[in-house]
Amino acid sequence: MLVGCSGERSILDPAGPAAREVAWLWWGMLTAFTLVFVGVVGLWLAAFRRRASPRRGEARERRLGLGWILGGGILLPGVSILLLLAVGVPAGQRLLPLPLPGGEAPRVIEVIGHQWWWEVRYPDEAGEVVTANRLVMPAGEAVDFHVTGADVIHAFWVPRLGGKIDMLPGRVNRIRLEADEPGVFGARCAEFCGTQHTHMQLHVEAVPPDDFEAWLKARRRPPPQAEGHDPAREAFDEHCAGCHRVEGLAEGTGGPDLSDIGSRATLGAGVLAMEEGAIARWLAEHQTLKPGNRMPAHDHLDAATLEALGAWLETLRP
Ligand code: HEC
Ligand SMILES: [Cu+2]
Repeated sequence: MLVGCSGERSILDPAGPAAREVAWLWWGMLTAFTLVFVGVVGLWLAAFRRRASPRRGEARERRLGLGWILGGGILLPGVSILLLLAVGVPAGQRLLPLPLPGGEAPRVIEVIGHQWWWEVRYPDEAGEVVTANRLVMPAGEAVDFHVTGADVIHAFWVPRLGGKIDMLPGRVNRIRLEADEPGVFGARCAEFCGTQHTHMQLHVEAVPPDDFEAWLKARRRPPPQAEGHDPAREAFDEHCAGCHRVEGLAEGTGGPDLSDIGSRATLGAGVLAMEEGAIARWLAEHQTLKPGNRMPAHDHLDAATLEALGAWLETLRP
C-alpha cells in the first residue's frame, strides 16, 4: 500500500494547488474515519463484555439501545457527511475554471480522448499546435483544460496535479490545473474505455513558461526534414498519410499527429519508451504490444521499409 505514497502518479504527493486540496481532504478523511473505526471497534468489543445490569429496568435498557442507534446510525453519519460537504464542496469549487481575480483568462489546452490515445491541441492566434500522447504545459500558471471524448467516455487524470474529469463525446468539460514547478507527471485514462484502457497513458511535462513559448513557436513550423529519407517519405505517403498528420507533409486524421514523434518520451500511449529503433519495433509489433489497437497491422510491408519508416520518423522533432 505504501507504493501509493510517492511516484509520478501519487495523489499523496501533490504538485499543484488543486492536488493539494484533494490530498488534504484525503488525509482529513483518513483521520476522521480512523477515529470512527477505532471507536466502533472499541464499542463492539465492549458490547461483548457488558452484562445487562439487574438494577436497570428493561425500559431503560431499550432507551439506551435506541440512543445508540440514533446517535451512531443517524447523528454520526449525518454530521460526518455535512463536514465532508463543508470541506469537499469548496475544494471542488477551486478546480472550476472560474474567472481569475485580475480578469485575465488562463491558457486553454484541449485534450481529446481516443481509443486508446490522447490528442492534445493548443489553440492559439499565432497558429494551432497539435501533438499526441504528450502534454507540454507551462509551470507556475493556471491552465484550463477543455476535454472531450472522440468515441467513448474516457477520463482525464493527472493525479499529482488534481482531480479527474470525464471526457464525454459531444460535450466539453473543463478543469483548471496548475503545476507549481517544472516536472514530469504521469497521467492516465481513468474511465474504462475498452480492452486497451490500461495502455492509455499520457506523459505530462510542465516546463518553465519561456521554454513553453519556445516549444510552441518551434512546433508551429513544419519539422525540419533530414536528407536521405525519400523512400521512407514515399512509403509514408502511400501507407500512413491517410491516418497520420505530419505538419507540412500529410493531413491524415484518425491516428496521432506524428509531427514531433521523434521528441516524445513514449510510443503507443506508454507502451514503449522512445529509444533508437523503438518506432520500427512499434510498426512491426504494435498489434502484439497493444492488441486490438486501432492501427492496422502492416504485415504486407517488408522489414526494410518499416525500418526506414522508423528511422525517418525518429528524425521528426521541432
Ligand atoms: C487506419 C489508420 C492508420 C494507418 C493506416 C496507420 N496508422 Fe499509425 N496509428 C493509428 C492509430 C489509431 C494509432 C494509435 C494506436 C494506439 O496507441 O492505440 C497509431 C499509432 C501510431 C504510432 C505511435 C504514435 C504515438 O503517438 O505513440 C506511430 C509511430 C504510427 N502509428 C506510425 C504509422 C506508420 C508509419 C504507418 C504507415 C506504415 C501508420 N502508422 C499507419 C492509425 C493508423
Ligand atoms: Cu480511455
